[in-house]
Amino acid sequence: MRIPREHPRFESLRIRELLVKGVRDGIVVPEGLLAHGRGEAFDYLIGERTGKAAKRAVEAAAASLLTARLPVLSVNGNTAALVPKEVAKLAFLVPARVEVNLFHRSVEREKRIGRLLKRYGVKEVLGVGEEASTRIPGISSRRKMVDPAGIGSADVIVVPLEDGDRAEALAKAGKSVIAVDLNPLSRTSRQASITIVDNVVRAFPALLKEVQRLKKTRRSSLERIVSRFDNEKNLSRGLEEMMRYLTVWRGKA
Ligand code: PTJ
Repeated sequence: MRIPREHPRFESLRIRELLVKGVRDGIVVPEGLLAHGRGEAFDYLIGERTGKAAKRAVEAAAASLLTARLPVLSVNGNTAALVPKEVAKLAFLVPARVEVNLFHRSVEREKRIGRLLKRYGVKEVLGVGEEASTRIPGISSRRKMVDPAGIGSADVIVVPLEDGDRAEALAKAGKSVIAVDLNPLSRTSRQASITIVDNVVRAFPALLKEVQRLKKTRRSSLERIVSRFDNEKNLSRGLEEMMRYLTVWRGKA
């Protein structure tokens, strides 16, 4: 479907079309459309923009990635369909490894996502098929199998559109989890070390910019940014922003 640029809901419709195309191309699972619907509802509640709390989380996430020993970007179907270019750029800039890790696992889809990411410039895509040979304890879904060269040995992992199960298990395994989730109340958001409550289509470009800005910053300053960040407090601030936004709407109604 061609969406006219002047349509008031252009961006929202563009994202939907990307996901529908992703389903047709075997990148996104139908469940990914449902997950997106849930995300969209929360996006409305935050005014479809990156708020102050999200910006603070983006700064901490960039600092965490830049001080990591082995940072990994975990990619699922929705992320691959929505921000493949940004995944490639971020992986190059940090630099970070890229691993496909799917909830609804199939080797065919892993390969398709791998090929897509490579077309956008990712040099190596981990976690495809037999490469995911290490098990993370405490995960019941098929997401438990990870690549020993990627998530298996990573200390910092970016997990967009996550299920709470894995975020918790990764945290228990001593890894620092950076979540991107529009739902500030989700288990993932609560379990992560740093949660960016924002749409992945805004969060990834923002993260890229922040990594660029902080790239030359002294390590000690970056470590201070990470250690001062309090995820629980930041989630509360985000919820307050959301409530203030809704109060303005109540005034207009
Ligand atoms: O590709 P797969 O097999 O790994 O499957 C991916 C999905 C997303 C289907 C799977 O991980 C899943 O079912 O996720 P959940 O449990 O529905 O959680 C998705 C979370 O992401 C929800 O909290 C949504 O609010 C949030 N979300 C959805 N779309 C976006 C989002 N967060 C940020 N940006 C979005 N565009």
